[in-house]
Amino acid sequence: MSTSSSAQAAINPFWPSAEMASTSVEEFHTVLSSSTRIMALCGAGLSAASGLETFRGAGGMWRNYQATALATPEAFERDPGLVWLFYSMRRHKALQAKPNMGHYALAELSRKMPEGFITLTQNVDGLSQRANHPRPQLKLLHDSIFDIKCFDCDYREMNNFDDPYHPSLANHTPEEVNDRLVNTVTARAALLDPATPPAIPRSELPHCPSCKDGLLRPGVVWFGESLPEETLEEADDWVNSGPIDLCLVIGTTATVYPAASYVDIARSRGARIVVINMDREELGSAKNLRDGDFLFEGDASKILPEILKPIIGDLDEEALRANEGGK
Ligand code: BV8
Ligand code: ZN
Repeated sequence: MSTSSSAQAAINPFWPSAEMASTSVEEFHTVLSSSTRIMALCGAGLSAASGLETFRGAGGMWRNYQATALATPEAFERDPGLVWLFYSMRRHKALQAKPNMGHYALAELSRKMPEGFITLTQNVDGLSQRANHPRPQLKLLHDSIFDIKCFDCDYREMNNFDDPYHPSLANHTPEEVNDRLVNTVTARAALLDPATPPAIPRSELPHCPSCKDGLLRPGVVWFGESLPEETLEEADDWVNSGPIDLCLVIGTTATVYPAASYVDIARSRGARIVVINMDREELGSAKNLRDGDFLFEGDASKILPEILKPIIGDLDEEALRANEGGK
């Protein structure tokens, strides 16, 4: 007999659920003002207000195709052209997009708390960087869609913003890519059926300038691949260097690991969990909210400037946009 979290909360007040969390901005401001160490875990919802689709959440891009099916080394081995078309489409959209006030609010909080704030992001879209988020306090858990690396050797190129990245990806309109992705992946067998003609002949795809044979691939972390060691070490050093007062869980379903595990890690270091999400239902590892936690339901680009105001003040959107960071 499954009972909804609110009913559970009604029955057993100690049952952790969204209902237990405060939604009061005033209360949050009081807690914020006495906080010295804050971390943020960000997901696709942070960039939603910039026009980038999320994965599985509301308006999720990958509702049509199996996200995990495309973001894996296996998919790249089977049809590298198809995977490249997918990432080329996302590179194009990310380059067209602009950071929103959510990105700028976190960047300003970093400047105001150089030792006391860190952002861990699952996003590969580069928007936090373009909002001039101080780099030492920004950890790219899944790297960047603008990095390119070799599938075979350890060749790596950072921050390549060519659009398209390679001529072979040029004459494929977003619509055509969309159709091919939907049709191909929904016909899952097709993706796994070597008989299906590759989206782009392997010979035409970008090859590694170092080992020559290897295919170049998007420099993101795919499912089944471990996260960048150095980045994890830096994140863990900060997390383990003292108690944590607040963990902001921003626009994420917190279901992909090890990124999602940072919510419990922060909790274990004394943090209150502060969820900022358009929809309170799918909160993954952040679903067990307790007394003392906070839940702000709505658009991160609106909520973050407001709840962080006691520290970051009023943001001057025009000035921030005029000074938008290099890619
Ligand atoms: C690994 C880069 C070692 C590529 C990505 C433990 C338990 C279970 C499974 C595992 C486990 N440990 C490892 C696994 C396997 C796997 C995993 O977690 N699988 C899941 C699916 C269960 N993890 C891995 O494979 C990781 N590697 O563990 O390596 C290893 C190696 C071998 C074997 C074992 C271990 C690597 C994972 C990284 C994969 N790469 N991205 C790319 O982007 O293409 S993950 C990708 O998906 C994103 O980066 C992100 O992490 C995730 C999407 O989640 P969200 O960002 O949260 O987006 P989503 O759409 O889901 O949610 C959006 C939210 O925003 C919603 O809640 C919505 O309501 C909200 N929202 C919408 N609009 C707004 C908003 N909120 C506020 N304002 C708005 N306007
Ligand atoms: Zn190579």
